[in-house]
Amino acid sequence: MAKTEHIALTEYREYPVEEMTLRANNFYVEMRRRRSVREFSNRPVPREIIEQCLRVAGTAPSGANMQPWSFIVVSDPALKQQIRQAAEKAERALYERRASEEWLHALAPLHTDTQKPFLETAPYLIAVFSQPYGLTPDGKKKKHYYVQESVGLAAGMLITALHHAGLACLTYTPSPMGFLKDILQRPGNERPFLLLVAGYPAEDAIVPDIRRKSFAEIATFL
Ligand code: IYR
Repeated sequence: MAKTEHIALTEYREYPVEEMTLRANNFYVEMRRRRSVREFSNRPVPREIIEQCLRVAGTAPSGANMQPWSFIVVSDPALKQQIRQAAEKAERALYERRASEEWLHALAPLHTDTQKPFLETAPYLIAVFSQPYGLTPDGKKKKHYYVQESVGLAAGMLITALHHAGLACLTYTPSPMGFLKDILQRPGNERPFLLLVAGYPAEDAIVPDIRRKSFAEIATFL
C-alpha cells in the first residue's frame, strides 16, 4: 500500500476570539438571508462566478477523499427546454398520482405545482451527480465511501457559495430524475443527486412566509 506524504498545515488561520466572534456573527447574518427561490430573472450571470462557486463545492470533505461528485452546468436553451419537459412530466405523475395526501399537505405552504418555468428562465441549471464508484485509468471499478453524505456536503457548500456571491438558487429534486442522466449523457457510474437552479431572482419574486426552527429546537449542548 502506497503511503501518502503528510505536510504541514500551513493554510489554517487562527483569529483572535473577538474577530472570530464577529466573523461567526457576520456569517450567520449573511446566511440567514438565504431563501430558496422559484422565480428567476433571465438576466445573464457571468460564467466565472458559477465556476468559482463550483470550485468551492469541490473543496468539500468526502469519504476517503474520493470526491464522488460531478457538476454539469447547463445554460443551453434547448437542453434546458428538454429538462423542463421531462421534469414537468415527472411532476405530473407525482402530483396527480404518486404523492401521498400527507406529502401534498406538507408541500401546500410552498404553493408548488407541476409547472417549472424556472428551468428555462434561470440562466444556469447545475446538475449534481454522485458517483457510487470511480473508474481507474485501466477501467477497474474503485469503490467510493459515504457517497450521499459527501455529495450532500458539496451541494451545501455550493448553495452557500452561490448565496455568498449574491445569487439565488433552488434545490430542485424532481422524482424520479433519471432523465437527467439521459439528457446530459452521463457515464454509467453517475447518479443524479439534485438539480440546482441558479441566477438572479425575478424582480417581483415572492417566497413563502415560513419560519426556521428556533435555536433551542435544533441544537443541544451537553
Ligand atoms: N418536486 C416537487 C415536489 C416538491 C417536493 C419537495 I420534498 C419540496 O420541498 C418541494 C417540492 C416540486 O418541485 O414541485
